Amino acid sequence: MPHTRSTAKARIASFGIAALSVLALSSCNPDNSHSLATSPTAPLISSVDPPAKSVVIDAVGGPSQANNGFDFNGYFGGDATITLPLGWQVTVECKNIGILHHNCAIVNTDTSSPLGGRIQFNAVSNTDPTAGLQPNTSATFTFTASRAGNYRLACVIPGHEDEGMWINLVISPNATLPTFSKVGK
Ligand SMILES: [Cu+2]
Repeated sequence: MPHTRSTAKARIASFGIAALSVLALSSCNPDNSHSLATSPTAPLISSVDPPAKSVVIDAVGGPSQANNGFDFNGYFGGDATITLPLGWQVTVECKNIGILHHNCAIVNTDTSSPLGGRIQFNAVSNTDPTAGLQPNTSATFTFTASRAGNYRLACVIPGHEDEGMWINLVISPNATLPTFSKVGK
């Protein structure tokens, strides 16, 4: 898969203080593997490359006890929102540091319990979405944010989204850069 982090880091220098704090919380090893921050408030947007229209999302499942580990980066139940510009390429680095199996997927906002939303853009970390990632494992997937609308970044293991393991993900034709907000949409 394409790995453009080094160029993204060079370009992100103009992206502002928030981006710099992101870099301070994450690092890349010489083998190109990525050390995710494990703080409950680790930033979800880890790098942005505006010329390439690509963004990397570091989704860390299960770091916080605030919702019994059913969270991403400390957020759950729609209490945070990622907004992405329409048409950008999105890489999701999904890491499970919880006790249970977890995964990452982009789903619609159909909240029919207990299975939750249906996977969109074929964007999911696991071939078998119901199996999930074992604790302390990770997987990466990429998709194009090709349809505007309101979605969720969720864990699609049955029952987990229903427990609150989701945040908002908005694809907007009006957004010029990816943004993160600690509030619901
Ligand atoms: Cu889960």
